[in-house]
Amino acid sequence: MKIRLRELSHFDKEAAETLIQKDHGLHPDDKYLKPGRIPHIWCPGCGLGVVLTTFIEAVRRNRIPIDMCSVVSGIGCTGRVAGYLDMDTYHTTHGRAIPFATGLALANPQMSVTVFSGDGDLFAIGGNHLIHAARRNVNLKVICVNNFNFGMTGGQVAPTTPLEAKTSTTPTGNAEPGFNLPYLAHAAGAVYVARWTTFHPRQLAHSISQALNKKGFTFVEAIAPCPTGYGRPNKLGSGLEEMRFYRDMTEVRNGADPKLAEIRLREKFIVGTFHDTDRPDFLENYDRNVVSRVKSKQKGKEKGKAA
Ligand SMILES: Cc1ncc(C[n+]2csc(CCOP(=O)(O)OP(=O)(O)O)c2C)c(N)n1
Ligand code: SF4
Repeated sequence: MKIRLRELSHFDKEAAETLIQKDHGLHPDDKYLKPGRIPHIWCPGCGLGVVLTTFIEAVRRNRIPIDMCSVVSGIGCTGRVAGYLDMDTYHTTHGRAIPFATGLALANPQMSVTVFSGDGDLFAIGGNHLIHAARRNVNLKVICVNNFNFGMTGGQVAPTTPLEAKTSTTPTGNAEPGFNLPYLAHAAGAVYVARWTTFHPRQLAHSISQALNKKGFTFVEAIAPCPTGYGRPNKLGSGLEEMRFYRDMTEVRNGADPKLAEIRLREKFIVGTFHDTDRPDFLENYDRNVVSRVKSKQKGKEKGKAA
């Protein structure tokens, strides 16, 4: 079987489909992807392909029509996910995926809006947006790929880099502790909080599927190997070896207090679905506290005029 997609110019979807049918047959995921964009830019061993596949699996399981599904990303290697998906996707500016997605979710509440971005994008430059969207309980599904560094720009330290871990900007070891993302998302108000690694693709697909099914702000952290930016300075080996490391260093603790989800360098950490609750989302609160009150005031005024 010959892979000839490399010869295609980007966005030549029709030609890509002809090639796929001729040389490969159709893969069940093809309708969710832009084949003309392949080959992707990700390094060998990168965990991003696994997370993308689990997202597609979750969309399929939930039978979300493609035209009701949108994905918003920021900048970074993770941000490229948006470009490979054949649905309404937006590759926004660095750190601004959440405000952009908030606009989409409020303008069309029927739409399933997923924010798919990196730990640097969502918790460094975009950190403020994330905590406020969680507090407001905007109906957004956030998938944060955590590879413990700024992958795309050369493996710099990120707010998730564990204390003592090496990166290109902390060659002797990071002097700051990293954020505990599930704890932060939970404290800010997320109604669903889970963490898995790419060694747990079934559990990850299940959590993303549950998150897509929920109303309100959901948060799924997907820990993924970045052999180029994080694996190399920390001597974690290839992408596969980094996955084995996560296999050995994780303990599944569904229902655990997210406070316990801290990650320290070369210490065991917990994965699982930590939090699943319901509370009124932003639009429900807005309708109840603003729209309906303004309407009843207007009605009162009209009655007064008529009398
Ligand atoms: C305003 C702004 N500042 C900085 C950058 C440079 N930049 C591009 S991607 C990136 C880091 C992305 O890291 P992360 O979100 O963790 O994604 P990864 O590449 O690791 O998947 C940075 C700092 C930018 N594009 N725009
Ligand atoms: S730099 Fe890291 S995150 Fe980016 S594609 Fe390479 S392995 Fe993946």
